[in-house]
Amino acid sequence: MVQLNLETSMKKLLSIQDISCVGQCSLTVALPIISACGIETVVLPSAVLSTHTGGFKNYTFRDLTDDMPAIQKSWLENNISFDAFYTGYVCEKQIRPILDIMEACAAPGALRIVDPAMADNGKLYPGFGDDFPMKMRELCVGADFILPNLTEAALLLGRKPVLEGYNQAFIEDMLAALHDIGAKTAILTGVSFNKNELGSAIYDGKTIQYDFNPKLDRLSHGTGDVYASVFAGAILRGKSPLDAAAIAADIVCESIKATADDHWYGVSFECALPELIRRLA
Ligand code: PXL
Repeated sequence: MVQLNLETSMKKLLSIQDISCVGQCSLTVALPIISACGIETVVLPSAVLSTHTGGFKNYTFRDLTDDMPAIQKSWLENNISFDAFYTGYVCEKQIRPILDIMEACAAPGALRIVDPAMADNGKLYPGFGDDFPMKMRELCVGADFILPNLTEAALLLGRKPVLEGYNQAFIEDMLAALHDIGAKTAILTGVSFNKNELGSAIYDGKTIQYDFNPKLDRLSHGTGDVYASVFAGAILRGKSPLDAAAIAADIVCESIKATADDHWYGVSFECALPELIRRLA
């Protein structure tokens, strides 16, 4: 049997993003994946939706922003703090309360991992206004890691998304600009310089590193959330950013391959959890 080898006391991460009841995204991905990494995973649902917004009709949306200050107060009164924060899909008015929680409830040296989940394939998700990316920048300032895809990176920088036909100089200029926002390390996902490979580019202000996998011929919902969750779990288990990115990409690929052809709204990451546990054992 594979067992997680947790040499030190278990780390505690707080993930702040929505619960889409159906959709295999955001918290319903982060909670099982980061827990499987051997990290205590605390969740703060920023909203509850009946489904995600990427293709279902008539989704419900219950905004939970107003609960955030009282939750923060309760945690402070109970001396609760976190070794890491991981934020995903959030809306504009949640950014200030989230920054407050990250300041108030941080254990010494706590990490901030920000996935600016707001766009893909050149477009903002439904419901976000054109000025939202500039608000999302505020969460990225001071983050230890930001994990935008190509579309999110362009929008964070006030640029037009370019999804193909770019070269290495273009990607490296984008990484430098992302780092200049004030994030310590930028991980740009969805990078491809040829038709066979897809990967990520990592820049910590000094070195640029790349990780590539064979390109799979399928676009899937929720892969960014699987990637960011595995990355967060692997970083907290002491992996380097490059190793964490490589494990995250491998788990995304395995999740996509395990997904039935007619399963359109998410990926079957559940099938990849045993491999994730093996990779971190
Ligand atoms: O996977 C990102 C995501 C998270 N949460 C909600 C979404 C999406 C993407 O569409 O709609 C509600």
